[in-house]
Amino acid sequence: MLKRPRADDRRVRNTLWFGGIVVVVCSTLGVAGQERSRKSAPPASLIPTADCASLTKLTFEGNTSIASAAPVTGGTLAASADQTLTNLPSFCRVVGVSKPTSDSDINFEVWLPTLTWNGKFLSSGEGAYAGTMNYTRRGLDGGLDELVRRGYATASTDTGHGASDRNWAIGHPERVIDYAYRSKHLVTVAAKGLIAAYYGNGPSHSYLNSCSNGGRQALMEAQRYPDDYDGFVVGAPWNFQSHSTAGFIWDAQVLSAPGAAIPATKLPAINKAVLDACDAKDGVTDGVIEEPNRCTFDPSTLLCKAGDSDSCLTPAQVTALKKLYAGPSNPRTGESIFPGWALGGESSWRNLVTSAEGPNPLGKTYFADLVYGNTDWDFKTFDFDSGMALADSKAGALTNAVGTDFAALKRKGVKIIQYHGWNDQTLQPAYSPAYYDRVTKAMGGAAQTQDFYRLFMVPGMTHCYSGPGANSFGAVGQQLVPRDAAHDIQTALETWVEKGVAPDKLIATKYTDDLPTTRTVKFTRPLCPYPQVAQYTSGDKNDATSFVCVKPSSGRRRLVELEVGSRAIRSQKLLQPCVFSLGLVHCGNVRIGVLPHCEEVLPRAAWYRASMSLIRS
Ligand SMILES: [Ca+2]
Repeated sequence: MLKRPRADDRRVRNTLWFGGIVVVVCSTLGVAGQERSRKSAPPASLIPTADCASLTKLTFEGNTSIASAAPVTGGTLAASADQTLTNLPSFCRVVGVSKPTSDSDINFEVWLPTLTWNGKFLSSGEGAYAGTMNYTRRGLDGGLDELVRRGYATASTDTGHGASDRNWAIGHPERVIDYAYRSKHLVTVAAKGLIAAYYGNGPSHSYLNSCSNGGRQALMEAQRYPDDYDGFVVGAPWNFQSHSTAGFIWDAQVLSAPGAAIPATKLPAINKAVLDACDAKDGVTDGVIEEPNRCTFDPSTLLCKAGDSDSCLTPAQVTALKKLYAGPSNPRTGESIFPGWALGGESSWRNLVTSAEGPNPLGKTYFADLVYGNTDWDFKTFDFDSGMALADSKAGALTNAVGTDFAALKRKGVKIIQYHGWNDQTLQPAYSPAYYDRVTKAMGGAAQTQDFYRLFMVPGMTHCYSGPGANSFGAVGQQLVPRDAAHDIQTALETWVEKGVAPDKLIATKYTDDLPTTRTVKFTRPLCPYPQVAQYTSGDKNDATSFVCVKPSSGRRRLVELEVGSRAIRSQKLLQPCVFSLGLVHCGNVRIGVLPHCEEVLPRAAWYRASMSLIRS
């Protein structure tokens, strides 16, 4: 009797192969069998050829062994004390450990779909200082549960230490290396080996899609191990750890200065003032600033005029706010160490302003543990000149992934899609375009970069997900979206890698709230490949089709004329270089008007006061 293959691994053991025809000697349908009965039979190459339990015999690079391998059936898995995963397909759950050094203890899991494999490996990533498996995002995107539901073979690692181990780094230089880059590589090697052993052939393609520290892991893999993956989704990468964390120390020093602490109760007023200054300038008043790096807002406008209140700032707070936006700089040279926080995201700064009581745990751990090896280290003593040199040489050399030469990767056909929310309150978002600019320069220009590496800035999205902007597009922690190349960044990456079709834009979705159960779409917006930005054209402002991706004209400096109503006004003298961007005219730091409705925005005299050259798009 010829039957389709079963899901149950016990029965897969009984599978015999005759000239490519699968013969199974049993009849009882299990849960996965029911899964299978609803679909046509997968190609033989996607069906296990080995017993799940037999994978325990395997060993891999880095003194890697397999502790257990067992089928998970029935759709449910109690992955940890507080994480019971449901609605799972049947899969082979492999638990392994790598001990590349005597002090290493890298735990990992690899999940292999039994009869629903799509032929690909998609690794999750691990946020912050890791320490736990990325089992689930609780109904949202990017956990092992959702990845295996989608048919991928997938993997996660604690990167070599447990989250409860507060002293994993001090006195453990090898564990720092495991966290920095070694664990992800070793798990990747093991996962690909397990896939090959289980299915009889390796993955057709391997991908890594993650955010934050996971974004750092992706760029680290791309730079240190270019053979590991075919494509990366790099979210809000923490790839310049030594400088990003210096920013956290900067914030703590700034806000702990006498009188400088900014109460969270003042954040709404700050955010409102910023939005009043810049929200509408992108053509849509929606609480989101399309280009925060072009927003000109002076915190001094919030200075209290008659007594302190939540609607204004004291002089010391104004000074502090300016420094938060500016980011850390070297006190000796004045050189910027890292960007500050972007304009428009202040509503999400509740944790950030608690830096007045000391740096956030990410910054404290980095400098106290990884740089100084001293849990009593006092952030107030940090010197942004000599301290940075030590941070870069000691910890940064391991944890940073800021290389700019991707030539070998590009030759292999590997693609990278990076994204970063402009309202990011955890990792300073302006670093993503700054880094991308550096890569672009090193790779010989925009065309030579965009053919393998694209960056999509996400207006109004906070760290990795959430925020008032359109914030779901298939990345970790986001609400689930349609799995097509337009809406899902992972599918877009695969389409680029496997079919050669690059993403000219992505459509991000904002649901009415950020809960996983909410499926009501509030609005959609295009995300544009940097340096392009979305510009409203006409029609429904809640519909992505009402926007187009345009290239800002920054740097184009030309003398032209602007028609105000029917009257052409010509400047007599160019006092400042002016640029046209997004329907706005910028002269120096002055944002002057909106085309083609400038009459409605500013009285004519304002144009003359600006002594500007008049510009037509
Ligand atoms: Ca806006």
